[in-house]
Amino acid sequence: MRPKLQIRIDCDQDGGPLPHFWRSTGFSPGELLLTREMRQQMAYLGAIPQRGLTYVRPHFLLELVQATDSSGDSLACDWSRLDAALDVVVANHGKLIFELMGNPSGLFSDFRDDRQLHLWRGLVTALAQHLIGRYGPEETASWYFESWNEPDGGGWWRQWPADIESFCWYYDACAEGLRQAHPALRLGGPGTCRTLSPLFRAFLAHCDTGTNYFTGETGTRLDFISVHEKGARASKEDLTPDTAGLLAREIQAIEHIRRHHPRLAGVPFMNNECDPQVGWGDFHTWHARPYYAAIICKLINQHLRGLIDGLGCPYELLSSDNGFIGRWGNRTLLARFGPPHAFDDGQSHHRPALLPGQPPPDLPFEMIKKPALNVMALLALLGERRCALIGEPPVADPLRSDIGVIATRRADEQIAVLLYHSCDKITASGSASIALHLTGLPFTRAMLVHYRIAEGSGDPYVLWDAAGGPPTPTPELFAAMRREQELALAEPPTEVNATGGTLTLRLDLPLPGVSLLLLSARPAAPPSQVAGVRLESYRGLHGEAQTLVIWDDAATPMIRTYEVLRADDPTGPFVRVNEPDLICTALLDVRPADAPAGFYRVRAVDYWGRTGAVSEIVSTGV
Ligand code: 8U8
Repeated sequence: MRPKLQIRIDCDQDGGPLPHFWRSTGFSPGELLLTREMRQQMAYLGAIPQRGLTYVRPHFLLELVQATDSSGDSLACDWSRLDAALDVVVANHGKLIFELMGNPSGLFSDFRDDRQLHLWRGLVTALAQHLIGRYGPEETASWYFESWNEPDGGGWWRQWPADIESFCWYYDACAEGLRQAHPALRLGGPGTCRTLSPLFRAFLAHCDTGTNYFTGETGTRLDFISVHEKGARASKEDLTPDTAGLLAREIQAIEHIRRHHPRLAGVPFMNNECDPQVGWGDFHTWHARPYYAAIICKLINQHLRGLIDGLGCPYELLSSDNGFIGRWGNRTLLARFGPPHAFDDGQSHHRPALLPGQPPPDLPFEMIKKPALNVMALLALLGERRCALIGEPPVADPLRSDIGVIATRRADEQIAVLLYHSCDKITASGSASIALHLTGLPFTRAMLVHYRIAEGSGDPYVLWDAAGGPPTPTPELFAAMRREQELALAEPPTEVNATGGTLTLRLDLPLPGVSLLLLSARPAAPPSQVAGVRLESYRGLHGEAQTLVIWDDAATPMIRTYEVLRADDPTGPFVRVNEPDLICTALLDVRPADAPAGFYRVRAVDYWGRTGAVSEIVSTGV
């Protein structure tokens, strides 16, 4: 018998804030937002509870802008394609990390050219004014604007000479352009992919003490500093990721800033492509498995403990670049099934545009959620303040321990403890026996809920594999994968006594695996009425009529499940259609192609079985 791992948590001792700095994903190119696949994916992102996946960072958004140069001081711009793309993000409560990247109508060729720099500045001003007009100043100010992706990488900055000085001037044009539109818009960069590259160093020096191309003043505004560090180089093989090495390289960047640019030491910092291995399009089946979900938790905890706690770094955001459309093995949040598509080619990620026609081809497809998506829901259920770990056990150091814990408290209502088991070795497996001793609980009786992501638990790939890996699964297999794709409970919710505010919980945590333990006091009121129900129609691979039902988050972390109710007639009877319990706010209802119009309503049920008022009726027929 392995000795039990003892973890002691004092829920009454504040362990500091827990900013949810990981609520972000990215992909390329931005044009994908015009596809039905991305529309469905964005709905699933928006459906993570508590806005758990908010920021989206697409490359090449400015390729969606058509511009005309009539040889004057400014360009005439057609924003309609960009609007259509951004609306998909905003309609799902998403926010942009807006890379000022792309070449509208191919008009730009040289950022050493004074006229082009001025035109770029004007383009950025016009863009920002347009966004403010469309989405409002407050919303736009909650976004991040960023410079070109990976200007120190081989392929990305390719239409410009590899010239650091003109990159800095381009950045000045971005900064001045935004400032002229609205002073509250945030701009940062340089989103570099090579640790302490010459461009990274020169860019920081330029922002700190260089001469601004437009104002002639010393320095240029820098609202955040971004880098990309990943766990292993690109390879078709499963290289062993080095998460500690990833963090160490970020620390090199942070120390460089502190040493050489102390004025910038307080500028928010981010790794907005924090991936286990370079190469989103390469097939690594672990991208489909609990291994990936667990390593995401470990990377987050390493940043929390190592950079925020350890170095006092103003760590603003960590993004996984896993918002692409792809298959099980690609670095994506969902697995797409369907006929070949222009965006299938993983190597095309350096291309600014992929779609052959306008509008993009409307091919049937199906998407199944991966553990990497669901783990964002578990992370979202963490509270905003941490509880103290007693005695600094080995698990308090996520650089040394494969088991990590983030214990949080939400006022006097809920304790949420995330435990993960993740080793930087794809083939490592096993299980750890853990005893979790909780003291100082703010209640003496609580509902205990245990969510679990592990092999065979919220792991639909297993079903596909067992069926022989069919390229086009049968309707029955799709239905089974959809039952498996929702977050699973490790055991049914149970009421527990915490006499004197003390409780010991014992569990086995598989490697790889993630557990979220929620202890909740019974709220006075049942859930409120569900609002904001809307429907989107899709076509399945077997011709089915699919209705994606989407609704607003109930904003309480006490929801056991939403119930999506359907009837053929508005007077009912309404029948629950979601088989598994559901804490995300979207459900795909699959019907035969000739199914009659459906009427849908949604309600929430809390952990005590109390049902909130049912929503208004929404119909596919209108
Ligand atoms: C270091 C490096 C080498 C290389 O050959 O290509 C790269 C491409 C390298 C680093 C980053 C890179 O592109 C970024 O990473 C991609 C990936 O597939 O890991 C994508 O996720 C990103 O969108 C891209 O910015």
